[in-house]
Amino acid sequence: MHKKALITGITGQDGSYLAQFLLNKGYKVYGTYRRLSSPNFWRLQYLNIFDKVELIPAELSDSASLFEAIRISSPDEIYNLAAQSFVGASFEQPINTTDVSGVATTRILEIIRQINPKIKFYQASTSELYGGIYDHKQNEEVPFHPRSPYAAAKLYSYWTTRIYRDAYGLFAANGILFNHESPLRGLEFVTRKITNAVAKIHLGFSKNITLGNINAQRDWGFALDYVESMWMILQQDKPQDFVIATGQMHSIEELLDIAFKLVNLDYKKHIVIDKKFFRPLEVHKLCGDSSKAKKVLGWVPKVAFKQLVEIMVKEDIKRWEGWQKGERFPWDAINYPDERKTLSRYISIDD
Ligand code: NAP
Ligand code: F7E
Repeated sequence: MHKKALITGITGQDGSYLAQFLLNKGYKVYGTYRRLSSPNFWRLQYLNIFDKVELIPAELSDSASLFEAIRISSPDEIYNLAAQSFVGASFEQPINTTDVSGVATTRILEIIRQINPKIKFYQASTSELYGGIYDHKQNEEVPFHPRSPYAAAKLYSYWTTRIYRDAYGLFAANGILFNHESPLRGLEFVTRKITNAVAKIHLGFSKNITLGNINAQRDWGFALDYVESMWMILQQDKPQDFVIATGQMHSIEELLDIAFKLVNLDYKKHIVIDKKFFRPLEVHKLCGDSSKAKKVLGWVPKVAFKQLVEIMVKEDIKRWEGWQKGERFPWDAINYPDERKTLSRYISIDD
């Protein structure tokens, strides 16, 4: 019997890589997507797995749709990756972020508790929980200090996951993941914003990049390495929380330097700083200590920072060169789904 997994947010960076990873492990993979005016399946198409996953419409603020997704898929494991995940936007939409990145986690846990407490639950927690204080590398024992509506919502999700584990004995675990990036990263995040700009400047489509606080420092890893840890966390005998990180911290200036040097340019000649991209509260430094994950899960990151930047710059250059030749960008894929592709209360898996 194939194991069944339900991924909320299968259309995002991590959701699509995790779907690919679980398909390779022999899982039957279900994923939730939300109704948008234009469909957003390009990452699944880019990885050639669109036809291999089952798609169920669900919206995090709508308990009924989450219930249907869990009922229809009847999963062994749920990976709760869906969220409003952009820290900057959480200052603009604090209430929505609180609801979908916070309260929705309790919606899902409550459905699990009521309909099948054997389902294992993974919560996408984040290094943003540590926020404002940096004394040393952050492990599972370091106190949290959220600095954005996003981080506060995720702190709520972190705790509700622990509460449902302790109160009801659910297998519910947090992966506290530090920043992880890839060519599938959204263009608004600083890594992709930079690698995409480098490609455009290199090919003559643009002259500059406009950024905010380039002194911020992060612990950046490769998303494909990180989705493996999510699966590992759910394969343990007992539910536990884990920090997942590379343990290496770099500034945005270092990222700029490496990315521009790959195309023989000096970033200082192409950068504009604009207050618009500064946040009302900044998280200055994050760097994780994932010794527990190494010891208990056997997880170690495989791709180092410089290699990650190179992978992303090369892929963005390839996409822009393709576009010059008349090819589509991956996100412009023709992807309007055949209605029969999606599962809902009207079209069930048994039909
Ligand atoms: P992402 O690319 O932004 O994907 C987020 C997913 O959530 C997308 O599928 C999105 O759907 C879906 N979503 C957003 N709002 C929704 C709503 N109201 N109802 C239903 N679905 C909704 O994020 P990611 O980088 O893959 O991250 C995955 C998870 O890990 C997130 O929870 C994030 O907060 C967390 N996290 C990320 C990092 C990181 O560095 N990447 C680190 C730590 C934790 P659409 O495609 O329709 O927008
Ligand atoms: O910002 C600074 C910005 O938006 C990184 C999410 O996946 O990781 C991500 O959150 C840093 C910040 O990621 C620009 O002020 C400067 O200090 O790429 P980011 P993030 O905020 O670290 C965590 C772990 C998550 O959980 C989140 O879901 O870069 N920065 N100038 C800028 N950032 C952006 N986006 N754009 C700029 O122009």
